[in-house]
Amino acid sequence: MSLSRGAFIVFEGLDRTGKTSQTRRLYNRLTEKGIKAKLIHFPERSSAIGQVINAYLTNAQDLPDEVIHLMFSANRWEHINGIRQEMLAGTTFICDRYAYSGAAYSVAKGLHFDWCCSPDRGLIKPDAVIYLKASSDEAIASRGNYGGERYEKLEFQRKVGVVFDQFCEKESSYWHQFDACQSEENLHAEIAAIVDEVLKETPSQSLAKLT
Ligand code: 2DT
Repeated sequence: MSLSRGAFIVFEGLDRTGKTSQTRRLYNRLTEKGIKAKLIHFPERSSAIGQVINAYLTNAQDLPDEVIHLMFSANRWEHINGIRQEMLAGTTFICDRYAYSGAAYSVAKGLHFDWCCSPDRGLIKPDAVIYLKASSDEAIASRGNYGGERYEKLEFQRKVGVVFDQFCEKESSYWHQFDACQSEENLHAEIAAIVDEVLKETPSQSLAKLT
């Protein structure tokens, strides 16, 4: 009997929409149910490429927009074979940000959408994208000031949000939008219900690639 593959569940959304807490909650829920799961987060800052990305995000280093875009993509490529192997051996991955963040943040700076998507083509296509969207900027702002990293400014975040919305509309077969302003508990329950459905389907489906 062949082993069922794990799922690839991606969380996307603007800063401070609760992605990190929700990915943890989902991870805890799956592991409590005996499902083999791993949490990952892009950018993965520990590799050599990840350290350059970290220096850029913390304003310690400047790079042309195109260069940092390609580094973010390279950071996914350097981890994808390991992820694929583990998925095929049955591990479900919960991934905090992925290629959609890559495109959204770079398009918000003015880079061309197709150019931005191109380096990520061939990466694993998620089984589901959990899109956390704030129904009001104010609710998110009330969670406290943005931090000091490069992109944490409201006007820029709004531009990024427009690109996420476009993905959500265009890729509606596997994007699921949730109101990030509801209680953490409710949000978790809504996400868990969708993920349960996704996990029923994935073992029988082969891995697809981003196109
Ligand atoms: P975190 O706060 O989640 O660590 O993200 N970003 C992320 C990009 O511009 N391109 C990408 O490909 C990815 C994955 C989003 C740090 C910032 O990096 C941005 C916020």
